[in-house]
Amino acid sequence: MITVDANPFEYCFDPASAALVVIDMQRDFVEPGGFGETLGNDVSHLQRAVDPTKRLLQLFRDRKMPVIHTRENHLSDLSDCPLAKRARGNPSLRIGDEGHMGRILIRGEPGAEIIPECAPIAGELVIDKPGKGAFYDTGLDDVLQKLGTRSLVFAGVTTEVCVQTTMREANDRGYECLLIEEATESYFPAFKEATIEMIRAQGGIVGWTAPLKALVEALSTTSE
Ligand code: C5J
Repeated sequence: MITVDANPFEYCFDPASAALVVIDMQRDFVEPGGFGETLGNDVSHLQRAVDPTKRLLQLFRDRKMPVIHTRENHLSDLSDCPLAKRARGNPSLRIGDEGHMGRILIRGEPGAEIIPECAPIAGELVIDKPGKGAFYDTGLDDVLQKLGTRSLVFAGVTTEVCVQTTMREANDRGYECLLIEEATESYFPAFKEATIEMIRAQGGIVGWTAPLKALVEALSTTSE
């Protein structure tokens, strides 16, 4: 077992039954000109998570530990996009409309792809999800059961939306969840801080959080 100096207390896991889940590091959320920006957000906040997520990916890849990426997207006919989601708010462009990087959040369009810095490599699983949570209407739970996964390390965007939703879904399904603090960001820094506190409040009601350094140090006790 590996012990990470985490909050609210130590996070213990067996690397043989752990996986990294990188949530929605997609061009439409992270890059200027994407969907996130058309919703009025300052995407520079999300870019702070890119380098730490790259380092976290390398940590898992060096140890041949499973890596799973998620992408929030929809079928081109929008049959998996509820009207309540598409119609929400008053954006200049909606899901499925033609944007600066192809049709917004449509599977296969350039904007829906993962940013090159965090792109999946051969052998890594990519889960396409129509909702905020990565367990809703996907085969993620089955995949994790087949891998024998018990512990999930999380990164990605945005902290309070798709990351938090997926962590709550995972927690309800019995997975032990650790969020790496620098490898997640929100368009709203205060929401990121609040989410980190919510996750680890009440004795880790959703899971644990830790700085990347704590995981690096813990894993340095194992061979690559
Ligand atoms: C959002 C996400 N913010 N990946 N998606 O709608 O958090």
